[in-house]
Amino acid sequence: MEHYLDSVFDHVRTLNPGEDVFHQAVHEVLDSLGPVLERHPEYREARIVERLIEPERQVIFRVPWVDDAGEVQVNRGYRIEFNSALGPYKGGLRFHPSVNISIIKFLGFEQIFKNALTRQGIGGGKGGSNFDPRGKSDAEVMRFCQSFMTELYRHIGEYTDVPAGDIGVGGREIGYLFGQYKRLTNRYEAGVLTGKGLGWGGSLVRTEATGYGTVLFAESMMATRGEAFDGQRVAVSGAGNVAIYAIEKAQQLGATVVSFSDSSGYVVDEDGVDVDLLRQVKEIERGRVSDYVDRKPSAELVTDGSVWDVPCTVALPCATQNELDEAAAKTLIDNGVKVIAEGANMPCTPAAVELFQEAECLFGPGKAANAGGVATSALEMEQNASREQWPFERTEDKLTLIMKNIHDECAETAEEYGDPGNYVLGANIAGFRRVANAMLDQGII
Ligand code: NDP
Ligand code: 2IT
Repeated sequence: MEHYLDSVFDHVRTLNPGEDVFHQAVHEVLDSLGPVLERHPEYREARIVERLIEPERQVIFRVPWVDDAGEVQVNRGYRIEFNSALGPYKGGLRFHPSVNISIIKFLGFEQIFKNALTRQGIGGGKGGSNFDPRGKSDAEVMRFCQSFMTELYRHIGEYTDVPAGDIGVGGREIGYLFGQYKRLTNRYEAGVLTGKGLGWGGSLVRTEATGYGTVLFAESMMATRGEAFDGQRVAVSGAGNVAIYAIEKAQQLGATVVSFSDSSGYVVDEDGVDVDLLRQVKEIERGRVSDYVDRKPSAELVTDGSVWDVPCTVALPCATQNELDEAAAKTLIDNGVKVIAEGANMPCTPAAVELFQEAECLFGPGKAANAGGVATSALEMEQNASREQWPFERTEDKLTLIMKNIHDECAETAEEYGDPGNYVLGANIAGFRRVANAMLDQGII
């Protein structure tokens, strides 16, 4: 990295001590920006990068609630309103015991560029809590969500900040959060949250969008080499919202998906994953991946090693950050992987990404490859604003076009900056430019 960007990065580290994944996400973007700053001295003069790395607002709050045994529990809530140059802050809420300020800031920072790539007029934000929904009753989840919203409601709004789901936050949680927002404000402000139920303001395709979009992005990358999903052997990690619909779309396109995972281990199913069974086990029963193996004779549960030990030609990491490291990348390459698309946010470590690029794999970074989720959230906002509900096909067609445009813009930008096929560079520069230009126009704020 050139000296100026190095010094900005040092500043980020000094100002945000111990926030490792936030540092990692910032470094990954700054690493791409040298050439664009050289071409645009006005960005540097206006201190765009220094302003971008500082969230516009950070809200941290106490979330007290009472569990089913009558015991008082206390969690910590976060909402990081990172950048609103392009529109209201937009991004998910994560409920997971690992959540801390560093994770929420990394996710919020990524979201700025991802949302810019969609071209839909949405800024970047993220929130969540260290609350662990696993093993909690519906009533406990409801009481937690109500307490969380009792603070969050004063910071969000259709034109201010629009949360959605992420790890541990799906349709059930969005329902409880929306109910409490409506009660506190006495407003049916449908556009304040996305991922809503289909009967009360939700959009068709939002549930499927992130996984579908990731596969569509990979499909566009493969088309540049005259390849397609048909006949590919695909390994997927995770067994949540993103993983399930990535599996479904890859199989619709003719691939065989042979794996998925959760934090208890990974499953290999050489006959191809039965996505309806997986959905039944994970979405409806809220079970573990072992429940799938119990009902599918061709499937095997592995509780040591890594899901990336499974040989494949296409790898779709759809679980969590830094789940695919250098050793896993090496194994995948040795086993013949050709395409990697990040369904999760920052699942591949920097060393893994470097190896994939050296091996000339097609590598789609999360901020481009998983943008279909937030893009469909913006379509949900559009439907809420016009009080319409579009049919599945119309919404899916829009998602398909958005993913194709994101792919093409990343590819063209990489080429413009002299590194064809480098989707990391393309995504970072294309996203950055759109935000930087808006910030320039809007003055020093
Ligand atoms: P879900 O909560 O539906 O599923 C998460 C899956 O990942 C589960 O199988 C979970 O296993 C596994 N997982 C989570 N944390 C860990 C961990 N620390 N170690 C091992 N496994 C883990 O979340 P989503 O599918 O919505 O999100 C998955 C990824 O996709 C995240 O990175 C998220 O930020 C990203 N993403 C999500 C979007 C969305 O629209 N939902 C949009 C764009 C990106 P277990 O149940 O055992 O914890
Ligand atoms: O990481 C992400 O893009 C999401 N979790 C989806 C955010 C959204 O607002 O739909």
